[in-house]
Formats: sequence, structure tokens, C-alpha cells
Amino acid sequence: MNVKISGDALFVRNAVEKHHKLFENSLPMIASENLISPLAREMLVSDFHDRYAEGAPGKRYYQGNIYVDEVELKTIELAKKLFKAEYADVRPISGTVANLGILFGLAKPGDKITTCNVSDGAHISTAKFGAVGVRGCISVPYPWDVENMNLDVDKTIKLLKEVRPKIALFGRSVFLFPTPLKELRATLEEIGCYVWYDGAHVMGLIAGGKFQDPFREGAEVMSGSTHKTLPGPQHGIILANPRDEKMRTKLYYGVFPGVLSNHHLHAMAALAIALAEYIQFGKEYAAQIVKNAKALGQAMYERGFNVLCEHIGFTESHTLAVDVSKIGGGAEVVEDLERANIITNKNLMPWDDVSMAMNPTGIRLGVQELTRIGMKEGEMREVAELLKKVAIDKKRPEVVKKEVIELKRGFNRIHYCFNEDVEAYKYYKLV
Ligand code: DSN
Repeated sequence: MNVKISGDALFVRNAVEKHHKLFENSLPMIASENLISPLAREMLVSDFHDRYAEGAPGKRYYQGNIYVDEVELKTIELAKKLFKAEYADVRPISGTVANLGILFGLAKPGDKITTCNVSDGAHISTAKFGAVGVRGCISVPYPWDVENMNLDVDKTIKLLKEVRPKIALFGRSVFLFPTPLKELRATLEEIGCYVWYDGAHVMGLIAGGKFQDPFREGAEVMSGSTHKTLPGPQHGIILANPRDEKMRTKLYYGVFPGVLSNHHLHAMAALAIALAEYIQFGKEYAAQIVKNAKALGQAMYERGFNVLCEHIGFTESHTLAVDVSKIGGGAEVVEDLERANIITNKNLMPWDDVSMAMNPTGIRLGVQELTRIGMKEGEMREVAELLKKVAIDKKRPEVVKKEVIELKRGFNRIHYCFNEDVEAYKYYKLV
């Protein structure tokens, strides 16, 4: 017997349905998000969601894992192949949990870890108020070259020699340009610290051969979430070329029982599908992302935006950083854009204090989702024009919204995956 759905349950469901409609009619430009493919999404509602599989394939603490083991081993195999790594752990349930697992395995309280500053673009998990601090480690920031939005190599070499960190961590959430790992390699090897690359934002670009390849440039371990430029589920991953068996064991037990119990089997299965699709479509997708980001940077710059790093082509990734201090500041600009159905986020710039996080001077834009729905350089120019109308011309966002909806109408299919004909943003209802 079907009992009538309660008002509370309907309320939630209606809100989710409205959310789908909103995104169908919007330009999603948050650099850390993406659309999962229809086939990968199918895994998220499978019975894998309802099960536990603690332990390793073949050595579980629970029964019923025959097919879970098959999928886990396949996910590991695909991850190792795509990233050309000796070791892959597909259990972390998010990027931050992957980072915590590495910290739990490789560091002890009181260890020093060199990282980027949050205002220079680092992820919060690298800060003292994030995962690094939770582990009781001390983060020491790299000297920053604001003009080139990257580490200052000479000063970083000096700092590394002085601090002699346990771990040198490289990674950013405003990740415009590759990290100068090659230039730092000799110093890092001399110190003997672990070299850890947080590639969350650029995983898809790395796998698609359009960014640096951290393992070939000296990194030993790479962590990431799996839903940014790598368009998989909300999940995490650790990849490594461990220096020895001891490091491999530390990484393994850092994750379980270190920082998780069950590892969200449905998301792991979705990750396997995303990796298989990326092996087939990733090169083409990654190449288009970078072309689109550069095209958007150029088009915005020509329309009067202060896009950072014009002298070096704005970006080599999916992301652009824009100083909006002269046109209202980060909070005002992103709120106006949201009213026009352009979804972005305000972002600290290197000259901002962390206390300005709710109203920093910058915004961050990502093109990976617009690329995923089929947009190319021509559409980037249309997007730049819409951004200008709202943020510079200060036209009423509600008026610009109509143009946004019109542009988006032609882009509601997911590309670079199997089943390209399935609608994106569709809400599949049971009844
Ligand atoms: N908070 C995410 C980002 O926007 O970069 C990363 O976890």
C-alpha cells in the first residue's frame, strides 16, 4: 500500500525539483563543480548505496561484497591507468577526506607542512583551520608571486631549505597555472620530504594531458575530489608512486581505519564509470576546457574586466580569477550575477586578508561545466557579454536573465560521455 507523501517530504522534493529547473536555466560557472554523466548517475541510485564494505577486496569484514569487490578492483585499475600511477585508493569519500587520510598516514602532530596560503588560492584543508590543523600539523606558506599567480620559485627554494618540512604540499582552488615542480625538484629531493600534489581542481586536465603531469615532475602522492574537471561523482581519490612499501602501507591505513569506515560504494561505482568515460573522451574534453577558459578570459578582458594574468594568457586551466574591486566587490558582483542566473563565487585575491572571505575583492570563474554541455569559444564570447551587462554596465539582472535563459536553451545535453542524448539537469521522479 502506498501511503500519501507527507507535506514535509513533498516540501523537500519540490525544492529539489525547483533547483533542477534553476540550473537548467542558468550558466553554472563555479570552478569546483561539474555534471556527472547519465551512466555514472545511474550508479548513485543503485543498491551499492545501501551496503557496507569495510576492509579490502577479498578481505572484508562484511559478507555480500562479491560484486563490490569486482567494482572496487576495476575502479583502482582504471584510476591507475588514467593517471599512470602505481597505487590508487578509490575509497575517500571527498577531496578533504582524501587529504585527511594522507595527513593521518604520512604526518604526525607537530610536523611542518609547506603549503600555499588560502588567499593565494589554496584549499581550506591545507590551512591551520582545516585538515592540516585538525591533524595538529603546522602549515608554513610559500612565498607568492602575485603578478604570475604562482609560487615565487627562488624564495620557495630558500624557504624549503630553512623549514625542511615533513611534507611539501602543492595544490590550489584558484589553480590558474601549473606549479613549478620541476624547478623545485632538486631541492625537494635533497630535503627528502614527501611531495604531495592536491590536484582536485585539475584532475581532468592532468588526465587529459592538458596540464602538468605531477608524477612525472616529482610528486609522490596526489589527492583530489573527483567532480571538478574530472566530471565524476562527489567523491575523493588518492594516487601515488610510493617511495617504498612503508609509505604504501601508511597511505592505505591512513584512509581506513584512519579517517573513514565505509567508503560510499555507489559513488565508487560512479567513479569507475566516470574514469572509463574519461579514458575515451577525456583528451578532447580537457583540450576544449582550456581553449574555452582562455577565450573567456580574452573576451572579458576586451570588455573591460580586470582578469588576472593577461600577460601570460589568463590561465592554463579551467579557471579565471577576476579583480572586481572597482565594480562593486566580490559579494555584490556574484549576487547580481545570481539574479541573472549566472552562478559564480566570490573569492579571496592574494592581497585580501582571510577575514574578508565574505566580501573579498575577487570572483572566480570556471568553464568546465559550460564545456561539458557543449559550449565552445563562440559561446564564451556571448557569456563574457552577459557578464559585462550585469557586472560592468550594471543592467538590471532580471532583464539579463532572459538572455541567459535563451542562450542556455541550446545547451542542455551532457557531452564527452556515453549517452550524449540524455538531458542534463533533468529531475527523474518516481511518481
Ligand atoms: N570548496 C571547493 C572549491 O570551490 O574549490 C573545493 O573543495
